[in-house]
Amino acid sequence: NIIIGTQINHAVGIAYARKLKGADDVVITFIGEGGTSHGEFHEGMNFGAILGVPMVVVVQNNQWAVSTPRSNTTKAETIAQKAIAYGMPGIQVDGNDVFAMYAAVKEAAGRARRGEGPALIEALTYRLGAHTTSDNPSLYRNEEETAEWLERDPLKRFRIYLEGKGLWDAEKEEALKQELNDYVNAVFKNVEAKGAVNPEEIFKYTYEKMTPELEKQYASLKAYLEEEVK
Ligand SMILES: Cc1ncc(C[n+]2csc(CCOP(=O)(O)OP(=O)(O)O)c2C)c(N)n1
Repeated sequence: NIIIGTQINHAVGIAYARKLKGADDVVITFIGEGGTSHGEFHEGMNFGAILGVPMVVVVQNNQWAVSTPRSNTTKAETIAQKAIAYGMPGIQVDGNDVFAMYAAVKEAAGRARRGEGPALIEALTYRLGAHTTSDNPSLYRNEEETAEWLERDPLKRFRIYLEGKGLWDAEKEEALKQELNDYVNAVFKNVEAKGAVNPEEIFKYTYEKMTPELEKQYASLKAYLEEEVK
């Protein structure tokens, strides 16, 4: 969710609705460690625990919130311990270990399905790349640390595990890469063949009818684009 923190409240709402309908569903939602310092996180966690909703909150603790390190976003020793204050279980897991994450999510989802309420899972990991294309991590962090975490890349670790079991090899890796490349290229071709998108589409679908403010913005964009064409 682009507005950090609100996804917890959305998840609580959806999970509560499913619970009222007697469905056997579990809602799982994801947030960064920086996001756990937002007010909405607190409200959602508190509300979810009180309502006992079937929800699992996975905090991807990648140790950076854009350029803000984990140590500057909270004084809590772990993110998992925040769960105690909400009255729900919390566990810190090696987020780069596929099996550890699978076990933790399975247990939390099972609890939620049995009507035992929400849980928090802190997945300890590291943001290897930049936050966005306009971000340059070398300006604010030591890239030697990044190199260390690269060795713990979960894709790498899982591949080594599968190779050790004789379930994966270079040939299969190459075939999968080719298959995925072909898929992405086909999607691109398909989208490009549909032609340019009308800029009106950006404004049309948030409300049934554009608000006066949106109409003003749309008119301004249209005038700008017409000017550009000239
Ligand atoms: C309410 C709100 N404030 C600020 C932002 C701008 N913003 C986008 S990503 C980000 C950092 C998020 O860090 P974290 O929660 O640790 O998640 P990560 O992106 O590292 O997964 C910020 C501040 C936003 N999207 N929403």
